[in-house]
Amino acid sequence: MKEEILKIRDELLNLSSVIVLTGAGVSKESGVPTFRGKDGLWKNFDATQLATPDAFSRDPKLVWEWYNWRRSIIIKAKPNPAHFGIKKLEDLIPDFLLVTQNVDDLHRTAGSKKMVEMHGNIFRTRCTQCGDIKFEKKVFKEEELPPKCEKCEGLLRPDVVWFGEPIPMDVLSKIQEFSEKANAILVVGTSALVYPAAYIPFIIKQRGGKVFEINPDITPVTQIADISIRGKAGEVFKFIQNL
Ligand code: BV8
Ligand code: ZN
Repeated sequence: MKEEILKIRDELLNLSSVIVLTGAGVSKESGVPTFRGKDGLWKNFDATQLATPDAFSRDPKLVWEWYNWRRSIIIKAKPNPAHFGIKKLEDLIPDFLLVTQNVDDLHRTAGSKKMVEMHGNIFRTRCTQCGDIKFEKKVFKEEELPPKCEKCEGLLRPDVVWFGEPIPMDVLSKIQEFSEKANAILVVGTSALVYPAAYIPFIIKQRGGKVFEINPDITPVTQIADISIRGKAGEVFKFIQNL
């Protein structure tokens, strides 16, 4: 495995334009549960019951209890060597874009700047009435749920992308524009089951770009990867850090 890690590092550092795509696995070693793993979030909840607009209109309090519970876990989490290692890649590679599916804000806490949050951010709320957007790293009190807008008393929602909702156009166009020129993608900690994020590695491959993957399990990306490492993101980046 060590030679493969070195090979990925050397290849990435010799390439001019690189995308990194991350999923919940990159935050696992920070103590944030993934979605579909054995101890995943979806084990007790069914995604369709909670991360959808009609779930929210049916029972905003239930959906907010779930997001507020996740906020209480994430607010205690710290970035791990994978978050810092990806920030380091941003510093070393001239043309770089991090596309994260995660809503946990850990990449930003680790210093990543050249990034887009494809599925939003759990600490941002959006008013369903006046559209007001607010970022606040807090956990609501039980009695505050579902929270109301300070400006218009409208119902607030988590500013995340639910199933059946489109990815914001500005985010999509940034990803499309970068995917046209990227000569490699590093896919870290995603089951690659959610679209359109899961398309990105295939687009890079189709254009003749290199595909690298870090994941303890195999995924649909594994079969198209030039190098796929069966490893934990934090451990792999820690190894690279200590070189
Ligand atoms: C849309 C909300 C259209 C925020 C989430 C084809 C094309 C387009 C859409 C679709 C399509 N087919 C189906 C769809 C619909 C749907 C979809 O993809 N469904 C899937 C289930 C089949 N897609 C959508 O609805 C998207 N919207 O396409 O809209 C449209 C257009 C115009 C007008 C109207 C509509 C919206 C998708 C976003 C959904 N929102 N979450 C939140 O609550 O978090 S998805 C949810 O899954 C999370 O956001 C998460 O980011 C995402 C992906 O999961 P992963 O991050 O991969 O996590 P997972 O647990 O699955 O895997 C963890 C991995 O880590 C594992 O592989 C594990 O092995 C690994 N791991 C574990 N430990 C470690 C590790 N790796 C490294 N180190 C470790 N230590
Ligand atoms: Zn409002």
